[in-house]
Amino acid sequence: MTENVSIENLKQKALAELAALMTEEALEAWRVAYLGKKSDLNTILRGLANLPVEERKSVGAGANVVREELETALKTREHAINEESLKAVSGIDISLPGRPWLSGKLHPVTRIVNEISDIFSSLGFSVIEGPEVELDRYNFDALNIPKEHPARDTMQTFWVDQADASGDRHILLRTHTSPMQVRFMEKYKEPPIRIVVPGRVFRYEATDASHMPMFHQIEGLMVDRNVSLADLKGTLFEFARRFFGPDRRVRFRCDFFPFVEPGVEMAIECAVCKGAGCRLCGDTGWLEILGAGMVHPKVLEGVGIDPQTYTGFAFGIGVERLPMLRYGIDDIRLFYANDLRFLRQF
Ligand code: 2U9
Repeated sequence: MTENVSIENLKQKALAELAALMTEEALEAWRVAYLGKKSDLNTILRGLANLPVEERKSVGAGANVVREELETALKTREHAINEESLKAVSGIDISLPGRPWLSGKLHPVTRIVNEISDIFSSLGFSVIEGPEVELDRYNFDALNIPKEHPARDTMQTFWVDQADASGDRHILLRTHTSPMQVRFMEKYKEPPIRIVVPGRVFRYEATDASHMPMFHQIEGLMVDRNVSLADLKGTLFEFARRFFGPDRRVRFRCDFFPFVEPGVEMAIECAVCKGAGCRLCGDTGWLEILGAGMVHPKVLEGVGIDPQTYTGFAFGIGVERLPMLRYGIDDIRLFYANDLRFLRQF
């Protein structure tokens, strides 16, 4: 009983001293004093053999419990002193909760561009990019849109240079990605050619829910012997099947673009009304998703490819329209307002 009381006293004294210690050296001295070979606790434990059996059990158990308590208290104090000294030296409080690591992700339009590029790349098309600042020769003339052609009015242009002596300007922000296809044909000449060109394009237009002065296109071109409208349809059907799913019906209708002949427009069945007609599809049951056609012989001739030997098809997709249709977004401006509440949803 006396031994137990003195062990308890010993513990209280040791803990009180420990709480005031501030250095590693002081901790070591404390350890030697209270837990070392010559400590009172150790003396008690070593003297157990001389005690009567009943006392030996209770004193032994009590002393061991206290030893464990002192060892644990020592570790805790050691940890606290380390933290304190780190804070004092570095000014960093490592006990504060960590800051969450914000990881970025791709913009929804970039993700769609990548998704479309992947589909065409798996169909054998190479993905290439071109300059955003272009010459009117590549943006218009080479695409069968000469000066004064009315199609130039449908692609209001941001001109970059000053007018020359005859009042003409030649450097512009590309209004479509087609100039890169012209550059590619001009450089490589020898079909087969299978490329898609994604990128930003610019038009001098008022902004509204479906127009921005900058948007994205992905255009494709295939030129080889015996390429026909059937190849165009097969390729674009497969694209629509993979992008929109196998159940959506696809429709082709005639359209006009100066750089193709014949020209077509492709639409998919409206997902909301399944073709019955609703607000989204303007009661038609169809949503137009791209324009396409057989490359105009004049365009091939212009880059030195013989249109008697080779034919080709081309298509153009306005990229923003696709995520708008897929996610039900009704205003193109949301993509470019830099509002993270909107962007984080994708
Ligand atoms: C070359 C020859 C022909 C690309 C084509 C379209 C039809 C088309 C629009 C889709 C929505 C533009 O972004 S949009 O407003 N594009 O309808 N684009 S055929 O034809 C080419 C391209 C390059 C050398």
